[in-house]
Amino acid sequence: MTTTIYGVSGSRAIRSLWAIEEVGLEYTHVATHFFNDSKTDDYLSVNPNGRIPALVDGEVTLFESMAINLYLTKKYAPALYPMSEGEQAKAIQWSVWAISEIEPQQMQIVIQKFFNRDNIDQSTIDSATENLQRPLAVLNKHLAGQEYLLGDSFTVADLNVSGVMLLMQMIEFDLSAYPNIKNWTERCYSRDALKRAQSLG
Ligand SMILES: N[C@@H](CCC(=O)N[C@@H](CS)C(=O)NCC(=O)O)C(=O)O
Repeated sequence: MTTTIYGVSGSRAIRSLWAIEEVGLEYTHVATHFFNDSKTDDYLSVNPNGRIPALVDGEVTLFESMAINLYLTKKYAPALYPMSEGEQAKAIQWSVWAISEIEPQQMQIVIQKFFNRDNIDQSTIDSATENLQRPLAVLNKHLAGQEYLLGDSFTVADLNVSGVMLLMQMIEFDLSAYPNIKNWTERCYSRDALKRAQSLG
C-alpha cells in the first residue's frame, strides 16, 4: 500500500506534513502548490476543493488537515492518539475549536499582512485581534498547570491546535498576555518532526 501527501510546506499543508512526519510512516510527498498545481484535473480528482493538503493512503482519500491528522495518528501512531473515548472526543473538540475559533480570525490578519500589503486595512487587523482574545484566554487558562492539551504528553490535539497556530507565529501575533500558550507552542514547535516537515518543499 502506498501513502501520498500533497501540499507545500509554506502553506497550511504544513499541518499534515508535520503529522505524517510524527507518525513515522513511509510516504511520497507531492509538493503541490496552492496556486496552479492545486487546480489541475489530476489534483481535483484527489481534492475537489482545489486546496492543500490532501492525503491518499491506500483506499482512503482525505482532505482537511485536521481530519488527515486525526486519521494518521489514530491509524499509525497510537502514542499520539488518546486511548479513552472521552479523550478522543476532546482531541476532536480542540481540533474543531482551532479551525472555527482561531483560523477565521488569524486568516483575516494573514490576508492583510501578506496578500494586501500595499493597502492594509488596519481596522480588519484590529477587530480580528480583538476577536482572538476570547479563544486565546480560554486556551491560556486550559494550559495552566499542564504541559499539553490533554495532560502530560504531546498528542494529536496539540499537533492540530499548535499546527493551526503556526500562522499566528508567521504574523508575529503578540502572545505576551498568554504565557501558558507561549510556553506550550515553544514545546510543540521544538519537535524534530516539525523541523523535518518544514524542510520539505
Ligand atoms: N481548512 C483547510 C484549509 C486548506 C487551505 O485553504 N489551503 C490553502 C493553502 S494555505 C489552499 O490550498 N488554497 C488554495 C485555494 O484556496 O485555491 C485545511 O486545514 O486543510
